[in-house]
This record gives sequence, structure tokens and C-alpha cells, in this order.
Amino acid sequence: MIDLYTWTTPNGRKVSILLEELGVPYTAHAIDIGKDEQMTPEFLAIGPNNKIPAIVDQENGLHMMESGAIMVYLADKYRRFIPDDPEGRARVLEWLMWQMGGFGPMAGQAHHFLHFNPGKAEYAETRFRNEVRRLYKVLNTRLEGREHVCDDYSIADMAIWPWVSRHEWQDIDLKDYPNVRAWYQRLLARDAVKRGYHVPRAAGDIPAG
Ligand SMILES: N[C@@H](CCC(=O)N[C@@H](CS)C(=O)NCC(=O)O)C(=O)O
Repeated sequence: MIDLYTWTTPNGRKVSILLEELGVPYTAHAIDIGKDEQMTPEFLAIGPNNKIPAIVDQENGLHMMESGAIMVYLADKYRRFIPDDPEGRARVLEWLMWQMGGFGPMAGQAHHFLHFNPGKAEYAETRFRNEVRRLYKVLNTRLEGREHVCDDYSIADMAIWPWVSRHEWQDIDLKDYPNVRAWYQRLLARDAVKRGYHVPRAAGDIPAG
């Protein structure tokens, strides 16, 4: 049994989507970051960086922060959504790192400056709008002629998708990135993705893309 400490945000949804895809038993615990619940000593004991998501694996007592590390752990544990062969595995990790190191952080900054605080910092708006557009272009190129980011559906897709689901906050029209749009909608058609989106609570309509 996995305990997942999470909120309705892209980084949280990466893990809830994976758990739904794995079909393993888990309990979701809501950590409302709008109420600073990630700052409590109880949460800190599990997630020492004050950020969701975090997990506890009740089978072995392991607790872990950082969505990318959690995804690799769960994929390895259940031997799904990450290839066994070194080349395939490295390729999935490459795109997972692309999300962790670039796409997620840049999109997150775009949310701050373009969605929550427009008109406050022209330089930041231009910087993050351009960087996010560049990253969508990279993803669009990668998805040319491909159904998934890597050869098979993997944790790389599940890590990137929740950030694309917030494209409106990033001033992105998916029609400008047709391969990304088609991929986004393919994943949206999956029941596990829809269920994972609404963890730890129902969060309104999922953008159709
Ligand atoms: N690198 C971390 C980032 C986690 C993160 O930024 N979580 C956000 C929600 S998406 C959070 O907990 N924010 C609360 C805060 O910044 O105080 C991961 O991928 O797990």
C-alpha cells in the first residue's frame, strides 16, 4: 500500500496518474498548499523540501519526495512504464529529466508571471513565455510520427502531460503544436489519466486541448 501526499497540481498529478495506471492500492492524503499544509512538521518528516508530492511505501517504510524520483521508484517496483533494457530506460529517463529540469520549472514560472501576476514584470513574462514556447516546439518535434514521447507509453508521458494540461496558464494554444495536441488528447482519453487528474479531489473540467 502506498500513501500519497499530494494536491491538485501538475507535480502531484504525475504520481496519481502513475498510481492509477499501475492499478495498485494507494491512499491519497490532501496537503492543501494554499493553506501551507506542506509546512507542518508532520509533512516535513515525509517531504523535507516542503513540497508535494511525497509518498510512504507501507511495505518497506520508505518515504520519498521529488516526483521524478517517486515515478522511477514506482515504475521499477512494479516493473511497468519504464523499459528494462539500458537504452530504452535511458531514453525514458532523458525525457523525464527534460520535464523535471526544464519543462516543469519553466512552465511553473510562466504560471506565476503570465497567469497569477500579469503586468508586474515585463522581462519575466517575455523570458518565460519564450522559453515555454521553445519547449513546446521541442516536444512537438519529438512527437512527430510518434504516439508517445518514447517508444512505449511511459513515465515520461505521465510526467509531461499534467504540465501540458495547464497550457492555458502558460499562454499556449495547443493548435500551434499539433503533435503535442494530438498526444495530449490521446492521453486524456485514458481513464487512468482522468482519474489521476482528480486526486486528491475533483478539480473541475480537464482542459480539452
Ligand atoms: N521538484 C519537485 C517540485 C515540487 C513542487 O514544486 N511542488 C509544488 C506544487 S506543484 C508545491 O508543493 N508547492 C508548494 C510551495 O512551493 O510551497 C517535484 O517534482 O516533486
